[in-house]
Amino acid sequence: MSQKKSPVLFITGCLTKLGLKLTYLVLVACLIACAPLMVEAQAPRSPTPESLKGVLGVETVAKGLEHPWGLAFLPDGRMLVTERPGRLRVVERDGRISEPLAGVPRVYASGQGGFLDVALSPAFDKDRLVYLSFAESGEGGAGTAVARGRLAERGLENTRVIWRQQPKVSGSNHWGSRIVFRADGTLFVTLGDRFSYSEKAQDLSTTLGKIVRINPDGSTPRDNPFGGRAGARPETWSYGHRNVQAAALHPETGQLWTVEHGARGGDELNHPQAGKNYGWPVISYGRHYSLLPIGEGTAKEGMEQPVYYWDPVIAPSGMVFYTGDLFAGWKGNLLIGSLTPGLLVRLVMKDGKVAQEERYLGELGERIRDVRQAPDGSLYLLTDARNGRILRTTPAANR
Ligand SMILES: [Ca+2]
Repeated sequence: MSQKKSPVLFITGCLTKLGLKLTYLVLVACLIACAPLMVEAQAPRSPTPESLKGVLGVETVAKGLEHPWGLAFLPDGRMLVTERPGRLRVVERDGRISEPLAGVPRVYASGQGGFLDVALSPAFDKDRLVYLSFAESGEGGAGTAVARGRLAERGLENTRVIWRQQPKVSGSNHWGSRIVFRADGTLFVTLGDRFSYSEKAQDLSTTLGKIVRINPDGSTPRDNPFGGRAGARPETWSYGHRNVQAAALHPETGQLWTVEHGARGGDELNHPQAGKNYGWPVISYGRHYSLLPIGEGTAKEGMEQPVYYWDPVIAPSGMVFYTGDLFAGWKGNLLIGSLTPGLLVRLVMKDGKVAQEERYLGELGERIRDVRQAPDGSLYLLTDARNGRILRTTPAANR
């Protein structure tokens, strides 16, 4: 049944809407004006350099992958690649793509969720174990999980889930997740705050917004920082993270380095250390998408500053420390994928700080999801698209 509004009601309604809008704008203006009163820190900010042309040569190794997310090189030079909707494939060196492998876990393919990273056991030559991170549904909603299985001719065998984020919650965003093995055989799993649960990043009784460190069978190492603390999850390594989709070990120190997605203007480079708090959502550079300030400003006692931050953001996913010889002078540099605007970002590191940033491949207009160093020292990239590709980059021939 439809009702005709009287002109008086209509005008009153319009004025109320206008009033609410004005109130919101005044509120935003006040908060922006008050922002300088908050505690401010001065972490180094990216100078947002232009993308350089002609530095890299690019060729397509494979195409037709649906939202490829993670890539791992097998010892024979072939690749394992995850596709976010829930498939794991072998890609031959010449780019031929296998049928989806059998024996993989069932994923929750929604929003940013599905298959995420893939990593080989450090003892892969002997145990043939493959580790996968993925979004898993279950009681309460969904959460990030890690499974492992033995790679055989047609797929994975004896696959089982070894670790689950707690608790499962509703929503399809902010799952993390990269898997990185440490030299001691334990593995780091980087996670997200599950988007609508950002305050849980500070709650040690959950593994939302954390980086965890687990044994290869999913159990908890005895020397984790919160092992003995009542009410804290013992697998937590560091906390206060928003959404960490890039992680790598420093080739010399063995230390974990990560890049995480911030809100508008708050992407961060960190080297997460045992037991430390990386601030989200209490402190952050950048602002909420609504332009409102986040939490309490950019600094607080007991919370770590990022090594470097990006404003505007790069939407980081996938990173490596370069250890090869093919790119002369790049040893020890960080290479990071950017989904938006879509780049390969290079950070020259000196004494644990960023000395210089360069950007490449902006002209491709591709979302870069993962970056891996190939055995020959070239860099392999995954493009995040329905018809996603594996790109191989080398130094440009004319340089
Ligand atoms: Ca932070």
